[in-house]
Amino acid sequence: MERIRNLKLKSWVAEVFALCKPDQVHWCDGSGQEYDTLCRRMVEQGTLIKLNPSKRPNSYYARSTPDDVARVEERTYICSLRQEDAGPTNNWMAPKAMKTILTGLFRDCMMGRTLYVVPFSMGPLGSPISQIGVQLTDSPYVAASMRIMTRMGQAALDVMGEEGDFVPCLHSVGRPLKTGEKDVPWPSNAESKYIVHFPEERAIWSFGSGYGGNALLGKKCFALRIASKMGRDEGWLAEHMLILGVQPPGSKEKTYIAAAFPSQCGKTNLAMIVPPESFKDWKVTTVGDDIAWIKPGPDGMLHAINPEAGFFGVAPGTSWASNAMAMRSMAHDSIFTNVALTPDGDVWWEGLTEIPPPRLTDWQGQEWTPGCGRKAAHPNSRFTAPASQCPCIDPDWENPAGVPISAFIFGGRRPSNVPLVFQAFNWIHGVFLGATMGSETTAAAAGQVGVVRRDPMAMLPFCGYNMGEYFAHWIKMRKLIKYPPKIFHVNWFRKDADGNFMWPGFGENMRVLEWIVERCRGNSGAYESPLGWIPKAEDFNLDGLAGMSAEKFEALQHIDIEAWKKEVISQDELFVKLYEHLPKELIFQRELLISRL
Ligand code: O2Y
Ligand code: MN
Repeated sequence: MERIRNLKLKSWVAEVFALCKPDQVHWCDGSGQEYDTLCRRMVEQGTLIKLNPSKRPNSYYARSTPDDVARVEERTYICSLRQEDAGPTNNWMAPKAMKTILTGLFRDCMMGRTLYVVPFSMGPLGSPISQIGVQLTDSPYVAASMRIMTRMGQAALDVMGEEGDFVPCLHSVGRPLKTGEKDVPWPSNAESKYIVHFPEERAIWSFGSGYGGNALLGKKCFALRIASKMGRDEGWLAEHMLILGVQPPGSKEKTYIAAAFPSQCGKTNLAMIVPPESFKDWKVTTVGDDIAWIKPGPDGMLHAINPEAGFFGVAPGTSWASNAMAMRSMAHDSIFTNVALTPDGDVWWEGLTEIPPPRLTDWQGQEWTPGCGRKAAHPNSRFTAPASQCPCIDPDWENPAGVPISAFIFGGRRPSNVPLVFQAFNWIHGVFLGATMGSETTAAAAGQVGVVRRDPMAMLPFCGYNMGEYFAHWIKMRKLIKYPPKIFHVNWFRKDADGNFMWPGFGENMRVLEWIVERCRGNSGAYESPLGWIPKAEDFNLDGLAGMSAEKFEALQHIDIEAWKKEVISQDELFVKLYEHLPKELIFQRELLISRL
């Protein structure tokens, strides 16, 4: 600890040490040797299983407890000084009252455990867009995962220096050990979980969970909830967006696009889209698959970085057919959580292969055979893989200046009403499209077919302040940029009257990207519709697309005026909820849409 020069860090670690009473402190340097030691100890302890090195070199497998498998939104709080600043879409408690509860929970909570000090940079080391955080955690699984998901260790401490600031992220699994007590493979606290953000103080406290977004605090807690508040105060955006680059054949220029989709809409797949045979000369590169930090650059454009260094992707449904790039990213040096284990020591999940292996061990450690009636992998099981291992990672993904963004895409799962693609008339109209976006529930949610859940900009669970103020911030951002990105809306999921998807999706989404890129470059046509600029069949590349005629494309793009009048009414619910802070510009946009309809 003597070698730690940052006084704020030194005294915070001492304070947490006194409160949580760990047996020892380990300052993470982020080295490969340290990672190997952490993993080896977790194997000895039963937290990790080492996968077969000839199948999955240097990779590990973890199983959580059944009560700790996903983000816990109902236990997630934004503790701003005033409730109004958290807004009606966030859980809130006064910071003082919450600190009293948390201090009680954290007291002695690390007894019998090691406290890991995990310094990390969100974003490329030293980039003016990046931020430094330090996570104090009693979970070696979290420390090892943070090495994949962030730039972690000594390099981050060096950026921080003696005086540099950082976001303190305190985490405990909430399961102290009595003297001589044997640890469990996945310690967590089944009774008490709190994921708490103090936006004014820029601090995070997380208790009771060791899983994903609850525990890897650089991700949703810092890079979205705290960073969205920083962005609002400082004039930038922290968004739930993938970032990709598209380079048409013969063009020297790459067009970068950032896109927001709610979960279950194929964000990681789009981020790593493999152009189909008909687009074989097009290049698509990935900058990020989940989060974008976006700042006005000196050239008048918005520039984006991916604050993360790894992918924490949903395993089920990921396969060589759906996402070959993700498969190659996780081929080695990865951690898998809550997937199934094959008899030869590799991983499996639903959708990985058409025919499941004859025998597996499932995510709860039970024997599993096809047709046994249970899922082998948990539906929210994950792979944690370094982004640097993605074969289509963009050469500029670590450029400290970020990449210039030409287009934003908002999208959702909308089986009816919403065309494949259209473009906002202008920035404020684009903000309105993002603010009203939503996804329809499918037959999987019993009794709820066709219900639209609004998830503005896919940020509903991740905005660290009042959502109405968030819309106002988006509107204000226009004043800070000379060349605003064009804004688009897409829907891959429209169905016909017989319930069949009208668009093939997957690699063919390249055609939509082509129209968007050429729109940004002033090369593709569109006509004015009540919803925005929309391509007709002649404006869109349908060459060689099996089963798609101009008529079918027109049906895919059809705007049913009566249905849209109902849509506008259904958009009202969230606007009413946010009314007190809703910018008047969005109310005007709604009026304009009604008058166009
Ligand atoms: O369930 C979790 O803890 C993970 S949530 C997650 C992980 C990666 C990317 N996105 C998400 C999300 O919920 O949007
Ligand atoms: Mn996400």
